[in-house]
Amino acid sequence: AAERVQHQGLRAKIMSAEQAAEFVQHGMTLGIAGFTGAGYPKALPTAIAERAKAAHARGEEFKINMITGASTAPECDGVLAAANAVNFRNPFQSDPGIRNSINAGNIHYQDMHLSHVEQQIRNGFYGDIHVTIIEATGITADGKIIPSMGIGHNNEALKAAQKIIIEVNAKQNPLLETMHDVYFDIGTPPNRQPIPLVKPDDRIGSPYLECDLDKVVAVVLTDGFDRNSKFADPDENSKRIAAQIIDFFNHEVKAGRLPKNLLPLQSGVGNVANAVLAGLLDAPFDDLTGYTEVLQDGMLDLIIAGKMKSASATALSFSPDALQRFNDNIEFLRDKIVLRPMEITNNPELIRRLGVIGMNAMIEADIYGNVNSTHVMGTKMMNGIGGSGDFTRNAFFSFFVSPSVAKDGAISCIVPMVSHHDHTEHDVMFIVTEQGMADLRGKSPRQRAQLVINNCAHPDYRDMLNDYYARAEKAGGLHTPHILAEALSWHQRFVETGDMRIK
Ligand code: 0RQ
Repeated sequence: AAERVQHQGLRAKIMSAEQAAEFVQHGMTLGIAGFTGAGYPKALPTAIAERAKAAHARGEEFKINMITGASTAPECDGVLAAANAVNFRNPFQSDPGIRNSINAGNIHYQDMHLSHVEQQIRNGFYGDIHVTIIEATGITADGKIIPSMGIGHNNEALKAAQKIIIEVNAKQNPLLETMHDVYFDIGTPPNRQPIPLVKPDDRIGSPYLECDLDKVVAVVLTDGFDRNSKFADPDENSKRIAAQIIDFFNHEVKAGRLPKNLLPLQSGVGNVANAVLAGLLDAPFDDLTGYTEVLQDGMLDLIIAGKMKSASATALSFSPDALQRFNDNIEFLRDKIVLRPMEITNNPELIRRLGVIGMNAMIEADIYGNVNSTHVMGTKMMNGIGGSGDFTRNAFFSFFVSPSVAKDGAISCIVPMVSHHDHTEHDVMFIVTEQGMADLRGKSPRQRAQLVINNCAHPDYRDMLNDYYARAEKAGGLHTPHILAEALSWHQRFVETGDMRIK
């Protein structure tokens, strides 16, 4: 694999992960690559975790602060959490180990809009970035870095770093070279210029990441797959949700309010979001485009099937089967997929300009259209807001999808008041469950409540919601009627009895 490091000076810096981990000390802030299980370092996290364990065994403190692109994997987030080696973590995670440590109060977690990460690194909001650790497919003779399956925040994490460690992963397909588009000229206010991207597949930058080569202290050779989580096959609920969204698109195209190839599609993480894209395979739309942060199996299959002509993303996050399809078809896919820094992919200016259709999954929505994407029962972190806020607020259409109930019906995903607010009533346009869709555009809170309860709630909870709403209308202000002492009682009942239904 050393031949993937063409630059002679960097080749001389090849060393083991254990040696490279010596550059990492207690208390440091690390920029760690990785975005939804793609492009994260495969070897350094374990080596850092071992250093932490050894330090703890000696009775010394060893914890780092880690800023990633988004979620990583068991061999990154997982091993560091297991070694109790993380003090602070942002901006998004989905690893059970990290999640449990966050919810146990052992890790300080900042859940944030992904579009903010790079500009906040650039402007020093996190203080010094002591070491940045990224993964690459290779390094060219002139020291340019060929990114791997995700770019995430690498561009800015490399620029801000005091020291840099590059893992070069021989498992990453060499044909990934030229699939990336790294835009360097975003600038700092008050001197920022418009970002010159006007179509989802425009290329406005360089296919390579660049850094100050003098800062590179180590190059580590690896040979490991990305996380490659498997998706559940779309179930009946997901198919019903997908069918309603597709019906709506059909209707809008017929009415002349949407182009025949729709508008650029964004799809969030998770099984339901992936199922919506799977539903588009059989829908009567061609020449689709994607503008999304994470490109999963569903979108890949649309491109391979010839239904989607191009897609822009910041990472490729595939199941093992989809990875195989990607590698088998990479010659065909190379000019159709473009991978960008998350600051560009999630950029509000671009999402608004392109008129993206945002489709994200949620934990729960309330009767007025506020959405909680992140917290279970208001207190426990699931994953994080990720890019859902960047897209929802700036989208042409913003959808939130979820089954109407969770945990075998013990939880209603439509509640009187959300137990945590991620997306406000001002941003959310459509709520879709397997029961139906609520089109909240141009409606007052009271008009919305009728639609959300009667179209989206599960029949087991509809009467309870109508009863709450009817009493709320007699309780106080009539703009957004609530009975404050009761608004979160459904959650409290679940915490106490394991069921939101009244026994
Ligand atoms: O838990 O696995 O223990 O059974 O949540 O739920 O229905 O499988 O849905 O996989 O689509 O994930 C919102 C978490 C949905 C995800 C969320 C429980 C449910 C199950 C998963 P189990 P499903 P999905 C782009 C945009 C935020 C980030 C985002 C997410 C588990 O989509 O993290 O959108 N989104 N990023 O049982 C308690 C409820 C529940 C509930 C579901 N009301 N209360 N538990 N669950 N509803 C990508 C990036 O930004 C990088």
